[in-house]
Amino acid sequence: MGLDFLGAPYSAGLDVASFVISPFPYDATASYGTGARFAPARILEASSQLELFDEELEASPYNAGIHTLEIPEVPIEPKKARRLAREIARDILLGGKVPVFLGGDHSISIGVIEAVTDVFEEVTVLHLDAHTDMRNEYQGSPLSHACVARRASELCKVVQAGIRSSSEAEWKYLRKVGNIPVTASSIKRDMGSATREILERITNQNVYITLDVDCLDPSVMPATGTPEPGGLDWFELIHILKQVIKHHKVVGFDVVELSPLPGIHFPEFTCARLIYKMIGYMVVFRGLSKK
Ligand SMILES: [Mn+2]
Repeated sequence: MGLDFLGAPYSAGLDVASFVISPFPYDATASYGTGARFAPARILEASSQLELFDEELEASPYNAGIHTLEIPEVPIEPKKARRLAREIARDILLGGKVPVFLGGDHSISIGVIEAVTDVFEEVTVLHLDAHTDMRNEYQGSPLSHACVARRASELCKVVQAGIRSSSEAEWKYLRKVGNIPVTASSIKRDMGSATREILERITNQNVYITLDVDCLDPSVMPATGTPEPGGLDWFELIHILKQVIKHHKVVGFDVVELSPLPGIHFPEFTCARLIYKMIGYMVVFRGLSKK
């Protein structure tokens, strides 16, 4: 039996849906804490506890149509997994719908971003993360979760925010190409001006958001493989997302790197709420409704 975002009574058929939730249970490239492959099912289960009404937006975003795909069997081999993600994302985008990928570790975003740049010419990837993920390769693999932003930067413009951990080589590279991230500390110091900087640096019409849940502070999001202190709080993150979605055309997004913790269920609920918030902003600011 499949699991639907928000639960079966509130899910839409694929033909009429504006959003397609794509669970992608894969963590073969995670390096430290693993278990992200269990995240999609846990997020979908938690989503049945969400209120359908969003009090901030005074709307019930599910009315725009949210369809959830069956949880796929993902091959372990990184190239095959990437190809599968790319195919699924491409089909959704070519159908004129918004893909919402549930990771899985961050490597799943590579195939999705490839699909986005296959379908759209002018794309900026907004990468929200504690880590720069700009390594050319990691543990011998160019498809590691630690290389996601580097692979994306070979395809399109990448704007990074929430960053507070990087290797010297990655930072030197970012300095050289003139793409120093909007750090977590700059967001903490002045959220308004950091948000404006993010908006100004997104120069393309179409935006894809890849969101590693470790951009949030570990006090808000403890269930992740490589937690870093000093992260964003809930309102900082949704402020940035709201402004980006309001001012740019977000064509898809993913939420990755949740590793569920036994006995603690608020992190998966937080992910479900975050996803529904982002959907809500897109529904309201883009005027999306069922096809
Ligand atoms: Mn990270």
